Amino acid sequence: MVKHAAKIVVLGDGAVGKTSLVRRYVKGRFDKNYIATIGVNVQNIVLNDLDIHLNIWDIYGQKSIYPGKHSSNYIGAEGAIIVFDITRSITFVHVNEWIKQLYETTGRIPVFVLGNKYDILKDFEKKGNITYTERTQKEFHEYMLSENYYRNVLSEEKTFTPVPYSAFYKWANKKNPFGHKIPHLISSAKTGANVNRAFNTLAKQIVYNKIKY
Ligand SMILES: Nc1nc2c(ncn2[C@@H]2O[C@H](COP(=O)(O)OP(=O)(O)OP(=O)(O)O)[C@@H](O)[C@H]2O)c(=O)[nH]1
Ligand SMILES: [Mg+2]
Repeated sequence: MVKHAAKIVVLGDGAVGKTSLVRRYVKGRFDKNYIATIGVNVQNIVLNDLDIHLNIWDIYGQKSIYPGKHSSNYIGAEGAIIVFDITRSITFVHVNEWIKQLYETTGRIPVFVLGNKYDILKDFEKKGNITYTERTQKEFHEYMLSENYYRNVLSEEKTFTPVPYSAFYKWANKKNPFGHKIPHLISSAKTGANVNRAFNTLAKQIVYNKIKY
């Protein structure tokens, strides 16, 4: 028996990779097919070294499924992973809204923000031998369409503009509406990069908060 238990929620726009990140973390697998989450999918994992049982609530992101009805799922959460897709900057813009909505229910709890699908940008850079700067946005968009990424994924928001790491970094280091630094990483559910690190860091912070008093 482990000593602690905590609920964490995983939030962010539709198709950013929430379910894929949880699957990678809990089961160590990746699936390239997209099935939008309807409602909530709960997964459990026991971290013996941290003495905690995590109850991970993977929440739907598509606005068309119960518009604006997320808040009830946040009750009791002690930590959150907020995900955006670094190939679609609109999903990064929305991160502020996700955090604001979360804090309205939970108060300020530990959060960890992931810029997911890093592998796609890496492939793009490798193939084109260029970095994803402003000047390559059109090229990037065309690349995404030609590679057939998101063939069946998105009905809306089919514009691909990558989020520069510098913008993410600045935002996380206080240039955000919350006035504090936000733990963050770039990740890939496909390769597994930084997935364990993000969830484990959040879990550690939660345990720390529990034993602090
Ligand atoms: N290349 C790549 N594809 C990814 C990654 N993460 C997720 N995907 C793909 O993106 C699509 C959406 O992933 P999901 O994990 O279902 O997204 P979600 O955020 O749970 O979506 P909703 O449940 O609708 O909110 C799927 O086709 C995944 O295979 C990643 O890191 N790299
Ligand atoms: Mg999902």
